Amino acid sequence: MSIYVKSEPYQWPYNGDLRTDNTALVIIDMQTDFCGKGGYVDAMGYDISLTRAPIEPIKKLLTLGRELGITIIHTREGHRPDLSDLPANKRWRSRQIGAGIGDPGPCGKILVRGEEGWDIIPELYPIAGEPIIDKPGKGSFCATDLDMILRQQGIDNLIITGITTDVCVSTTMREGNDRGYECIVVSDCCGATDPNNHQAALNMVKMQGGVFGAVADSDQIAAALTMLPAVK
Ligand code: C5J
Repeated sequence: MSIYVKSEPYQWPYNGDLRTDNTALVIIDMQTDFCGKGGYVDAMGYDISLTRAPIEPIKKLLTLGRELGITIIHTREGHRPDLSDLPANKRWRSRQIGAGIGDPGPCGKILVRGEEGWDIIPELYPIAGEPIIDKPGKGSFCATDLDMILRQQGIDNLIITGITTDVCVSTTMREGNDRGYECIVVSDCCGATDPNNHQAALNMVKMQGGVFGAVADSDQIAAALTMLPAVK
């Protein structure tokens, strides 16, 4: 039986092959540094209510995904404590806006692995068995074992959520799409530091018949997922 999400610009997945064992929920960078007080985004002067907005909708899909037993993947952007994987230009740019990566802040060294601000927020914290992908860049496939993990699990479909829509979410969706994964981004489960960029990043997905995949909201995703039998 084919199951689709009511999404734009096409019903997703393209082939109707939505199953609990071939679909992963990917939650990108829901870290204090991106949505918590005193973190990186806050230090840059952006409004963290925009990056906190997806917390509750993600929690809803996370709970459903756990009940169904689908693969759940969490990612964290961050660098080694010795900063050996931090490109000099990335550090330089962050310092231009007053939030130098690797520099001390209220939540510890900004975007450094092991620091308080770098970790995933308690509301969405992974449970045992849910892989966490630690990535030095914006895309979740670059310099990580994400592709290896997904292929070993037989995953074809990626339900993509997290922050920020225009940076790490968008980059991951593009990388996943280029690797042949069938991707959907969940509009209310993402957020950006600028609402116009959030909307633009979603619009870009829908060009050319769905150039990177499709877009739906969390209710539309949940409606399709609840038609699936739970994994034993
Ligand atoms: C950014 C991210 N925006 N997680 N990172 O620098 O999107």
